[in-house]
This record gives sequence, structure tokens and C-alpha cells, in this order.
Amino acid sequence: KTNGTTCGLKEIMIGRCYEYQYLKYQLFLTNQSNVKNCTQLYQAFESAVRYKPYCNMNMSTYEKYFQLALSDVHVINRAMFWSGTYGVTHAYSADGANYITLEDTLAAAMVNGLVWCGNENHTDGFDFFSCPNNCKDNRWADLAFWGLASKTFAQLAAGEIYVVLNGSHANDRPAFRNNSYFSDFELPNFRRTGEYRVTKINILLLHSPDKQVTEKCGEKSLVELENLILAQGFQYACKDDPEELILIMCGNQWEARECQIARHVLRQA
Ligand code: NGD
Repeated sequence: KTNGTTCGLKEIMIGRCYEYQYLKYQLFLTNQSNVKNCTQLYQAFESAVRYKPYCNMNMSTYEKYFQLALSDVHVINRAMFWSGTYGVTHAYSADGANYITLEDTLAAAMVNGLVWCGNENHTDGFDFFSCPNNCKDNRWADLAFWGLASKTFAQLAAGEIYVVLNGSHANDRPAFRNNSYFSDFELPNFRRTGEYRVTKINILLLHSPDKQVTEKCGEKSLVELENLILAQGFQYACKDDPEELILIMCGNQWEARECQIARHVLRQA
């Protein structure tokens, strides 16, 4: 048992939709011919889930919602993916100013961080008390929203793309992991042909200050990933600890030994 549907789900989603289109993101992903009707978008979402038993969901449940929300969008040379690096990736992408993550698209921004589940017996059609987050007999129910979100976003990415991975996981967890959303829903769905094909995949491999370095570029799961990428016909590059990302991480871990070295170097400059 986890938390139930977020209170105010409808108002939050519609409010976020207006904020996204008229304030926050108007420079990046929306143009005037492409403004969406927020009520209509919410309706498409609601009709997929309200009064529906959670464990009956599947990968087509939210198709109409994503079609409406993401039609005509392409993300060229700025799409950024992440796996095990949510915080630092979003600090770096900066709400779409530097790069565009899934969460910077309208479809995902409207619900990121929220919880919801339908319930056929509840008067509201949502269960505000508790949501299952796994269905024994139907793995697809849990993936219905974020699986399709990830797949749809991967299909919009074009040109050079960026993937931020974590090479400091404990307990033998690899940087590139089977069963992650990135490996199951994003990597297989990058476009290989046409005007909007992906040309090159740039891996940014991070190591947290003062944490162990479990993998570097050219090692272990990164070799596996490189082979998959080259086999699909994309160019591959991998960089350990790009400096701009280290500085972001050190902003929150100023006391780490490696960050003190950075501070020392910066003072001498
Ligand atoms: O076993 C799980 C589980 N593993 C991860 N997560 C899980 N949720 C479960 N119920 N059961 C959730 O997925 C968790 O909330 C994480 O915050 C999220 C991502 O997991 P992570 O860091 O291991 O990376 P993934 O590769 O699986 O997924 C990240 C990529 C990224 O490029 C986004 O474009 O997939 C997209 N994404 C997937 C899932 C959720 C985004 C979200 C999101 N915004 O909530």
C-alpha cells in the first residue's frame, strides 16, 4: 500500500498546463499554432483512468493523452535522458533552458510527482486513500503511464541526445541496468531513419563526490550499452564526470573532499 491519489489532482494538472504554456515554457516547446486546450487534455487523461480498475491498465491506456499533448513536438539536439540521476540532471537541464528532459514536456510536467489511480467503486472514480503500485498479474499496469511517456519522448528526440548515468551505485547496481525505463522504453525507441532521426548518443557518466567509482566509460555495463547503441547505427560517446555537472553536485556537497579540491583550484585562478 502506498499513498492514494493526490488531492486536487484535477486542479493541479489543469493549473500546471496553463503555467507551462503561458509562463514557464513558452519559449521552448510551445508555439502559437500549437497551444493546447488544458481542459481537453485533462479530459483525455481522466477518461483513461477514472472509474477504471488500476490493474486493467496497459500500454495503450494513455495513448490519446500523449497524442494530444505531444503532437507536433520534436526535440532536436537537446533531449536529455537520465537513469539514477534525477536531481542533478534536472538541475543541469534547468527547466528546458539547457536541455529538455521528459519532465520538461507538457504531458509529463502536468503529472510529474503526482500519484493517481482509478477505482470503479469510489464515488469520485479515483482512490484517494491508497493506490496499488504493483499488479501481480499485469506488469504493464505499473508501466502504463511512465512506460508510454518514456517511449513517446524517445520517439520525439532527434539529432544528438544526452544520457546522464550514475557510475557510483552501491550493491553492484550497474549504471546501465536492464529493466530500467531507459533500457526498456527509451533506448529501443530512438528514431533510426528520416529527418528526425537520432545521430549520436552522448553518455555523461557521473560519480558522486566522495562515493565509490563502480564503473567508468569503457567498463562493464557501459560496454554493453555502447554495443547496443552501435548496433542500432548511432554514434556513441561517453564522458566521465563532465566538469559542469561536477560543479552542480559540489554545490550540494561542499564538504566532500573532492569538492574542496575544486574550491582550492578555483581560488587560485
Ligand atoms: O521498481 C520500481 C522502480 N524503479 C524505478 N522507479 C520505480 N518505480 C516503481 N514503482 N518500481 C521509478 O522510476 C522511480 O520513481 C524513479 O524516480 C523512476 C526512474 O528510475 P531510475 O532513476 O532507475 O531510471 P529509469 O531509467 O528507470 O527511468 C528514468 C528514465 C528517464 O530518462 C525519464 O525520461 O525514464 C523516464 N522516466 C521513467 C519513469 C518515471 C521518468 C519518470 C518520472 N518522471 O517519474
